[in-house]
Amino acid sequence: MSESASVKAPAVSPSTQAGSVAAFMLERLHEWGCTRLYGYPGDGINGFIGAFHEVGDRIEFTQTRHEEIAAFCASAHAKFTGGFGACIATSGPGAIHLLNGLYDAKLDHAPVVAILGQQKRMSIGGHFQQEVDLPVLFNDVASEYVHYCMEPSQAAHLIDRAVRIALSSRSVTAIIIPEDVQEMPHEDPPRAHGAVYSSGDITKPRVIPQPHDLQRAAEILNAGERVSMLVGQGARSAAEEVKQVADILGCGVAKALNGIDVLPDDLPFVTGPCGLLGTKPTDEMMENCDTFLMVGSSFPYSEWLPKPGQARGIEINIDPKMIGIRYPMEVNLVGDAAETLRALIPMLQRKENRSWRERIEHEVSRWWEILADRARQDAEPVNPQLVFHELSERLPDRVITTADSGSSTNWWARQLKLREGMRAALSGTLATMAPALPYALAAKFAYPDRPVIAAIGDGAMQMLGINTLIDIAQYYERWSNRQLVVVVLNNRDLNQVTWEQRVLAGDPKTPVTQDLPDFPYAQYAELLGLKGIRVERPEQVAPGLDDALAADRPVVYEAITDPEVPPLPPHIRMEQARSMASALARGDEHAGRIVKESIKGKVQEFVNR
Ligand SMILES: Cc1ncc(C[n+]2csc(CCOP(=O)(O)OP(=O)(O)O)c2C)c(N)n1
Ligand SMILES: [Mg+2]
Repeated sequence: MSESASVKAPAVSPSTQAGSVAAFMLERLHEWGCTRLYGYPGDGINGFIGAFHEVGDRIEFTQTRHEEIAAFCASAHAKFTGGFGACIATSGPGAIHLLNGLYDAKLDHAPVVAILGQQKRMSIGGHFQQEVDLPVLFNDVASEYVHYCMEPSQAAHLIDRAVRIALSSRSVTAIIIPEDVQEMPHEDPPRAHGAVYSSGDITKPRVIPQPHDLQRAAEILNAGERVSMLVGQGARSAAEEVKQVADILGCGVAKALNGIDVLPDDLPFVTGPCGLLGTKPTDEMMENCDTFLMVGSSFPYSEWLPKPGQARGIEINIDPKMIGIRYPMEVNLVGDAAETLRALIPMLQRKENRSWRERIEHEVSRWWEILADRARQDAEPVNPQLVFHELSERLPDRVITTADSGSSTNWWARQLKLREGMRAALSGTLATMAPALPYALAAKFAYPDRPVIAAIGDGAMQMLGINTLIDIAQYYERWSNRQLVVVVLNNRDLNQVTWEQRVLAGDPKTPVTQDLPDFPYAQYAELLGLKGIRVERPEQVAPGLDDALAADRPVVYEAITDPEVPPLPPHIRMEQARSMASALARGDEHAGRIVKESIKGKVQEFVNR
């Protein structure tokens, strides 16, 4: 249940005092700790719009340029705060626009409550304007709970259940309220057969495996000689325990993307991200371990984990529905990460032979050198790795950083050396384009005193980013710290997919699907009253970042980067190398430069070992 215990439990009386159903619902959400609803109006939520007159000082309506932005903001709010996010949209098109952001929340297990308008009760089923069958449409994204409010006396239990279920199952829930019901006076449930009385409270249980199961796990971990660990977002509140276990077991710790901020990267045994966007030390640890401990993660790319049969596996996951599906584990421990590790620690024996750990630490320090070398290699005009390498050296304390889906995500995940107290988030499982700026916006609203840095490609910028800049321009004066830097990689290409085509499918770049129109991102920021910085040469990268971080307002830092620098996995597998060779042989227009750039990157891994 993530950190849901931190959600303020409301001291609700049987009847929250408020006039209309809409006002009552908003008040009730506020009593659950919600102070902001991201959304966009429409006549399907007229009752709610009116109710903000009444309760707007306690729960704020934050208008975004697009409902999808609102849903991404709600998802990010949940991810950053450990509570639940909330969004609101009108019937039909507004509700439809929410969907992608809500799926992002669902797939990453971020609790979000969506409030949806609907036509008046008398028109439902009449093919009325904007009538969409919302329970059916939301049945998947809000599979844990989606319900209509047809009677004022349902309002309390619908809100309480939507919040409680979202928090306890870490999921998306939705309530659909016809417009006429929103405007009706709220009523308490009658003292009659069929009435539902609700309470707005929840406590977080302690979930710890049975002692004999912990013992089975400890025996395997004690028997192993080369243990690897992978942590995900479920280990967020267990950082100290993870460090302790890693020390006892003499192992390294890799991080799934959703858990990339669980441990700082300046610890010598943290091998960094795992998988297609991962690092070489992680890959080597996974390839050579004999025991595998996975904590709070549902990392999906099993080909980047140890080979089945290679390692004895143990998993710790709070959710029995999610456990044991990524690797053939020998012991699946259902439990809270911190509690379970704490119970396990006294049963573990310290590995006296530290050679495995030393080997990992050597690989890690070597990897940071490789990354620095890769960043300094020439490119036309700017090497995208240089941008993130220089940014890494300048990350402000307590920064919150967000990423999109694209080649920039590779550099963001690999090059940024996160320190203690920093936060980072992206759309890990849906891996959708366009959340980076909405996430940054929500981070600023949740923590107005913290610096925020978003990393995004030009494709995602054109998709939803430039719209979200309008929101940022509208709201930034409210934030006590106005540092918000949007790093845009302008490579005129949907580069990640271009490379996936080359490396995974063996096809050359298809310009008609991959090329992007140019757009003056930095200039556009200036038009909005923000600061714009355009970086066209390598020597401008570092001073540009210094200017961006010193600005008194949000900044778009636009770097003209080279699309031919390969965001290749750290360890090119044979089949990927074969695919790339086939792509080049089949006439990729950039073949010559690609070979040059790829070889430059790979060579660095083997020299000075
Ligand atoms: C909504 C959505 N559409 C399409 C994709 C597939 N996709 C993943 S990355 C990517 C390219 C992103 O291009 P850009 O934002 O320019 O970043 P780059 O890879 O060039 O750095 C695409 C099309 C996706 N993940 N999400
Ligand atoms: Mg691009």
